[in-house]
Amino acid sequence: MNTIPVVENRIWQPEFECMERSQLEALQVSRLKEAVARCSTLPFYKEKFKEQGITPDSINSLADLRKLPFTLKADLRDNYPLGFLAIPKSQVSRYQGTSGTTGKPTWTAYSASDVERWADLCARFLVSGGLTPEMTVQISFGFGLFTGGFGLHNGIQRVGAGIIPLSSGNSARQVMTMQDLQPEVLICTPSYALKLMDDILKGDIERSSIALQHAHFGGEPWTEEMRERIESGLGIRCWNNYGMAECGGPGIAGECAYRNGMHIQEDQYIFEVIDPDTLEPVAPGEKGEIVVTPLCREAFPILRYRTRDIGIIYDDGDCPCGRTTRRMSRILGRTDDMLIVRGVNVFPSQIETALMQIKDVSPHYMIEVTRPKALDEITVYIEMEPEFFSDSMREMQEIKQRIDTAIFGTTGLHMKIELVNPNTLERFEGKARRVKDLRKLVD
Ligand code: DLL
Repeated sequence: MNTIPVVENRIWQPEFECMERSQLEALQVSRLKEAVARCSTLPFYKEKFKEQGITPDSINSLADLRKLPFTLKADLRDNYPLGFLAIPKSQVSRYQGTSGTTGKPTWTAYSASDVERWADLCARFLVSGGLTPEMTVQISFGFGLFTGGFGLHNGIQRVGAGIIPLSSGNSARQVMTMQDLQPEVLICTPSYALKLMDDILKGDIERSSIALQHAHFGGEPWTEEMRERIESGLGIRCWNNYGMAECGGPGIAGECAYRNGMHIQEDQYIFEVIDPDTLEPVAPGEKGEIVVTPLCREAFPILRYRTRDIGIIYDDGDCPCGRTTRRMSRILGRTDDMLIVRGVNVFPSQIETALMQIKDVSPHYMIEVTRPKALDEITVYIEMEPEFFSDSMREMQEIKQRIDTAIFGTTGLHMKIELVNPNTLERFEGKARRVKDLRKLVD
C-alpha cells in the first residue's frame, strides 16, 4: 500500500468520507430502507417485491441486501424510456444517459437534490486529486447526454475552480486552449489524453507553454502502465474515477492522494462483488463483477445494478488518507469484453499492460479477433514510436519477440503481432474502441 501522498491529502466531506465504520453501516442500512421504499413504487420492483414478500421493513442489516433482486441493463431497456422514474416528471431536474450501441440511449434522471449530491460526489474525487479553487480546469469530455461533461462541470463549480467547458474533439483547439488559458487540470478519457499528448509532443509545442499539473480520467478502462506513459509523457499526475450513468455517473468512486485504489462513496453507494455465473459473493479481496446499489437517488432509483465491470474490493486495511471507505481496484475488464481464446480468458487490459512495458512501442494499439479455421485468433496491431521504427528486419523481429514474451507473460497466450507505422491507427475523442471482433461477421 502506498504510504506517501502524491499531493496534499485533502478531504471534501470528512463527515461522510471518514465516518466511523459502524455509523457508516448504520447509515447505509437506513438509506437502503428508503431506497427500497422508493423502488416499491416502480412496476418493475413492485412485482418482484410482491413475489418475494419484500417491504422496506425487510431491510434491517446490510446482509438483507441479498434478499433484493438484481437489475440488469436489459431491464432498463425493457422499461424504456422512463420505467424507473420514481418522481413526477415535473420534479425532474436533469436527464442524462448513455449513447448505447443499439441507437436508443439508456436514460437516467435526477431530482434537484440528486444533482446537488452528484456535484459533491464529483468534488470529492477532484479535491482528493489536487483540485483547489484557484485552479482552472479544461473539460474535454463531451457535454450532452454523457454524464462525464455536466457531472464534472458541477463538481468543479462546487469546488469553486474555473471551468473551460470545451467538450471533446478538435484537438488543435484543445491544445491551443491549454496554451492560451493555461488550465492546470485536464478532464477527459485516458484515450483522448493519448491523442492530446501526441499532438503536444509531436507538434511544435513547448511543454513550458502549458500549465497542466493534473488530469482526472474516467469513462473507460486503462491500466497502471498507461498511467505511467501519460504521466511521464506530459509531466502531470493522473487520477482515476469511476461511475456509470445508470447509477448516477462519475463520482461513485475515485482515487485519493495516496492512490491506493478508488475510494467507494459508501455513504451513497453499496458495492458488492459477485461471481457472474453463480451470482454468489466472491471471497474478500477476490475479483468479480461489481454490483452497485445507489442509496440516495430519488429520481431514478435502482437496486443491485449488475455493471458487467470486473474489479476487486481491497481487503488490505485502512488507507492512510483517513477515509474509512473501502477501496476498489481499477476496472480489469468487462464480462462482455472478455475474449476466450483457445479456452483461455483474456481481457484487453492484460494486453495493454504487456504492451506498455515495451518502450519502443507507442501507447496506440488495436486488437483484432478473427476465427480463420474454427479457432479464435488475436492479432495485436501496435504503432512504433517514430524513433524506434527501423528498416532492419532483425531489429523489428527482435521487438516483436519482446512483445510476444510480454503478452505471453500477462495472458499465457501467443498472439499475432503486427508492428505498424507511427500515426496509422485510429485515435479516439471519447471512449476508445480498441477491440475489433470480426468473428461475428463470419458466424
Ligand atoms: O462513463 C460515467 C463516467 C464518466 C465515469 C466520466 C467517469 C468519468 P457510462 O457512459 O454509463 O458512464 O459508462 C459506464 O464505463 O460501466 C465502465 O465499464 C466504464 N468506466 C467508467 N469509468 C471507468 C474507469 C460513464 N475509471 C461504463 N475505469 C462503466 C474503467 C470505466 N472503466
